Amino acid sequence: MINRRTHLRIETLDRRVMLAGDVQIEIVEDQLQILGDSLDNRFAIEQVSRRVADGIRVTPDESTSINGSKPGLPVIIAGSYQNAFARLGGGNDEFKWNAARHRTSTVQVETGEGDDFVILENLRSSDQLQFSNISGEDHLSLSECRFDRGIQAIADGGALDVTMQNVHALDAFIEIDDIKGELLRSSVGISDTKFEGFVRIDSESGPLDVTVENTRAASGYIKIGDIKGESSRSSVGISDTKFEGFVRIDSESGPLDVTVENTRAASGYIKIGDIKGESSVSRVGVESKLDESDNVSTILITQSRFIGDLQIDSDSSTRTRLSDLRVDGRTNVDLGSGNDSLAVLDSLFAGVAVFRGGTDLDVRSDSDGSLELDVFVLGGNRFRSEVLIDQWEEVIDLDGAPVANH
Ligand SMILES: [Ca+2]
Ligand SMILES: [Ca+2]
Ligand SMILES: [Ca+2]
Repeated sequence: MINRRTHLRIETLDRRVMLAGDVQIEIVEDQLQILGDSLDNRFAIEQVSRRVADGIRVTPDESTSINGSKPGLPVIIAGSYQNAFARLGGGNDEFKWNAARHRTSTVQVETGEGDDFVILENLRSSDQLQFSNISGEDHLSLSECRFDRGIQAIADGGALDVTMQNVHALDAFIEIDDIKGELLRSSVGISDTKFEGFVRIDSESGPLDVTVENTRAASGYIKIGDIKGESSRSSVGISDTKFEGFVRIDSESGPLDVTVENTRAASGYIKIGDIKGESSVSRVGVESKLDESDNVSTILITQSRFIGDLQIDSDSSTRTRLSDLRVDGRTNVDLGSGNDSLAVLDSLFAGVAVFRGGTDLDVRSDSDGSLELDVFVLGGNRFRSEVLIDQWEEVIDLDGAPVANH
């Protein structure tokens, strides 16, 4: 998650020292108010002591002053507060807040223009975190935080990298809205986190990379909307995670690489829409085309279980590999148009399982061509399970298939 942007910031640091930005910070009634200016503001705040009324210590870097004092000079602001808001203004700001588990209510952060870094640690909020970016490539990092009423992070006109580690929240809504002009890549990395409700990640703009690890949520919905202009690859990786309800991954753009590993959900739905520009790809030589084309999406699901249904729909070329998978409900894999490949290994489908290659050239194989379709149905299952791969008009009647010991 630490990427090229970090390096860029270091390179440009020297130039920023010349401009001393100022931040106005005060505690008014029960509100901590932080107002940056249009320059770069780089500062950290922390509780002075365990006594809330002792207030906060603000430590700026040498390019930033607090309340008009000497740049680089730490300042203590006394008073207790419940709500907090920070408006960082223009410039490339860096705001780090270690709240030492001090309980707050609403926390609002507006980063403004520029490429901004916001790092929140040990925050305990009985309300919601509201984060917004209007332009630039921002980074929001949350660790050891709790938000009783959830997290809302909106980038309306900029990109956003979000990392959450060891966070507990009612729910999370991360939305990257339409970015005009250039395609900016956003990312969301969630680990060791618990959402009582949903986690929803929505990019209506540039490509998106999502990783979810060792996390629990009532439901998950990751959506990559229609991205104008050139096609750009997105990715979703989910591992060691449990969804009480559904997990849905939806791309109207593409291509998309999906991996789901050691994960459990009530139901799963993966949908990959039509990828523009694909029609120019030659359909000659299926195997090599599947390996070499930039437009092929991949769906890899392994060591996972869906208590209910699993549905996969793709309207573009997709390489799908399901292994060590168990689906208790109905399985419907519809690879649609595009040149697809399908591998199903050591998996158990307790309900009806239907696999369709759709139109164009499809292979029932892994990329190395060595695949065996290996499908089990539960003994005594009253459904008739079947595997349909349209390209070959092949129907495998599994009534007599072996009973798996999953
Ligand atoms: Ca600023
Ligand atoms: Ca800013
Ligand atoms: Ca910004």
